[in-house]
Amino acid sequence: MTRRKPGLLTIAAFSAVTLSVLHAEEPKQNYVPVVTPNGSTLPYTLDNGVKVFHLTAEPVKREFAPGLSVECWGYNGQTPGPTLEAVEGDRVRIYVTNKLKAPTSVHWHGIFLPNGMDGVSGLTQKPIQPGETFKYEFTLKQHGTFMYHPHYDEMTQMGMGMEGFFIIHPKEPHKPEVDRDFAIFLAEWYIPPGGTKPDPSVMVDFNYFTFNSKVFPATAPLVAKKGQRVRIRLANLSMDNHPIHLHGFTFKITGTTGARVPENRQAEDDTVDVPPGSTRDFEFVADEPGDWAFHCHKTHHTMSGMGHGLSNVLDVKLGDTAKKIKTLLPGYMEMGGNGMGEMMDMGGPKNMITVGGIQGPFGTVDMGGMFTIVKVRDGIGSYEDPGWYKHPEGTVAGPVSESEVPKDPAPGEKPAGHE
Ligand SMILES: [Cu+2]
Repeated sequence: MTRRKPGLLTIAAFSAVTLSVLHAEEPKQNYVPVVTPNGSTLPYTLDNGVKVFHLTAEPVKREFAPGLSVECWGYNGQTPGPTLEAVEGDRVRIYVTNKLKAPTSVHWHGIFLPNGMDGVSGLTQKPIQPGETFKYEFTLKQHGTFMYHPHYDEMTQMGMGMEGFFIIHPKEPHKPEVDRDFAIFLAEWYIPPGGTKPDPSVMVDFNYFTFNSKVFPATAPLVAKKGQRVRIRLANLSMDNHPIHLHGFTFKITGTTGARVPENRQAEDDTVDVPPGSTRDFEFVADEPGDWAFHCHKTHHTMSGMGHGLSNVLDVKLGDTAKKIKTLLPGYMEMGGNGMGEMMDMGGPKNMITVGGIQGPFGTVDMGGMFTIVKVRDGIGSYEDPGWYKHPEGTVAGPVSESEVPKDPAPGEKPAGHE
């Protein structure tokens, strides 16, 4: 077994044990390792310069948030599966062991490879039967943000959580180089109230929306130091597009599943739409400290435990209607007469979390689902969650006395400054 270091001609022989330790400790990679919040990166070993990975398809239990434990399918105990990271030009060998009760296969989404390595059951390979291990091997000819997922009973297996990132770094990092690099998989689920298994046959009415199979407030914050250049990679294999919005900054969309976007075509925006079957990368400079919301802008996708098909009761006096319905439909939750923002403390059925909500520094943050916080800080020594942002005095919106409120112009009166 040998380890070829980028830019070095020396080839040294090590035992497998030494190698794995070396890999774990070796900081001299030519790239900033990707952080998969609430997830992990798959370690590899080296065999004559080939990066060797091992994925195990299996049932996994995933706590979407405290109070909601879900029986999913995934890889190596996780959904999304661990992130695979390699460099353009690398040869990779990936063993896939099937510990599911159903056959499966793995498709390397977006990656150039020989047809027989493409992982489409029936078309380019036999399905991997329960108990079998298949070997995939190919050389990476491009760089970017790619995915892996089954191509056997696709609706069920992806709907149960089988998906993961396959990130290929360029031989030389793009300039300017990023300091932080995050990867977030977008997914949506229907988990029957009180149930523990996602229903993959559902096509429209999902009730949980996740970043890396977590709903806010269980989604890990993305922590950066003030002034750092941050890349966020998003991937989507769900049934819907997700317009993902970042507060406080504009970013440049620097990558799609296809390729790196040339610099003169990198659109500037603060929302990036991620269609099903694709990935998007964007980069920005985190030059303004604070707790910046980062979420899907489909408002239903920042909710958890939603019931659909209910009447809109905004501004309606509800009385004890909900109580009456609950005798017929246990677990029914009405939309409040003032919307749903006040429902956070209401109880619900077992293994179900409702709407969302967490006590923030100013009260309840009434969002769940596809929501997390980009925490930008000055002078932090680590990337541990730094807690809530402490706003400098005089920089937080707040109530004023009535006398301070400017008078609105009377109807027909010309606003000041207009002739
Ligand atoms: Cu969404």
